[in-house]
Amino acid sequence: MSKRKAPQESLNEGITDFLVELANYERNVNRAVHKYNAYRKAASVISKYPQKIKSGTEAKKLDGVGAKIAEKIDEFLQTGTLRKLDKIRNDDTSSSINFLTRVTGIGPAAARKFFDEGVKTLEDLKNIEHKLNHHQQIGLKYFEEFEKRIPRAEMQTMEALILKELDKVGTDYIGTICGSYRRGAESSGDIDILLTHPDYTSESEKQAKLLHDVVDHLESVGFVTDTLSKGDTKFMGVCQLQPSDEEEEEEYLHRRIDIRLIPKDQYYCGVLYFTGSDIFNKNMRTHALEKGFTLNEYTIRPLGVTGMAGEPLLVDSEKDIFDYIQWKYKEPKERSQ
Ligand code: DCT
Ligand code: MG
Repeated sequence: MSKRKAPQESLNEGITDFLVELANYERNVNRAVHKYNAYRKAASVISKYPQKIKSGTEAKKLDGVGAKIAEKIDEFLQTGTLRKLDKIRNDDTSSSINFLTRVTGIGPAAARKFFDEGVKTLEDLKNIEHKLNHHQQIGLKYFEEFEKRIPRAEMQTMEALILKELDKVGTDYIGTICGSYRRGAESSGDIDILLTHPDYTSESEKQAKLLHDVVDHLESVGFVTDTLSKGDTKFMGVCQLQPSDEEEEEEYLHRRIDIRLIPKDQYYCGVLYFTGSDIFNKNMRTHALEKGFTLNEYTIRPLGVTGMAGEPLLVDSEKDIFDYIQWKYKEPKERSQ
């Protein structure tokens, strides 16, 4: 999961930018996930609005914009700023904690803990490097590089390399680069790869080797450079492209990469979930519930009259999932919300 979302480009950029900033503040500093979600949802619906918003009342007609957000929009439109945001930006605690959470491996709780110990800046973190866990140390090492988003052209080069190397490990593997890349984004925060293999289903034994073989191979060709964590089904790490001969001047940056191994029968629920966006997933889950199904990253199951979930339904494509809940199929490009 990437930490920095692409800025929302829309007619209402000023509004969506301040909503995203408030969202991050609620998540990182107050650990208020519901408020975070509410601001993100409002930002998302406003970014899709085809007109320049002229008042809070106008915005309030949109699903996901309530009275409090409408009030803030009015203040922003009338004064050009938001007192709440000015206060947050000038507050030492908020700005320090917000900053610390930009390091991968430092979540809101760890950021608060470090702050309470007097750690506020990158310099401070470097001074207490021995107190950081391995994940956080790597986050610190590549801090500047991980802040930069990955251009689509570089994502395409990495996709080609990964699929080519995957085929060398075993021709039966199926791999999909999900996340914002699959939705057609011009840039991505990280690389989210899902893998499956016909030998591996939710009924079969765990097959960690299927994942480890791929990771070991990507390491051996010099693509994977660091490991943040490595489990039986999920690898989190760092990768870097080597420049080709024509590009000898160019140095690629280190990028965050997550690789997940998913049982074949759960693969398409996984692909759907990890393609996102997170807002699209929430909306789709809500729609599924209305139709009497519960949907998550593993399965879709019918809900009985008592509200108990039944056995997982057979899924052989993403479209199967849309069909079950009687939703028109949406291409990944159409799944930003
Ligand atoms: N996801 C989700 N809910 C979350 C986090 C993630 O449904 N709270 C899903 C949807 C997207 C996918 O996981 C990958 O997550 P990210 O990498 O954070 O999102 P992204 O859309 O790929 O954006 P980015 O370009 O910033 O990586
Ligand atoms: Mg991503």
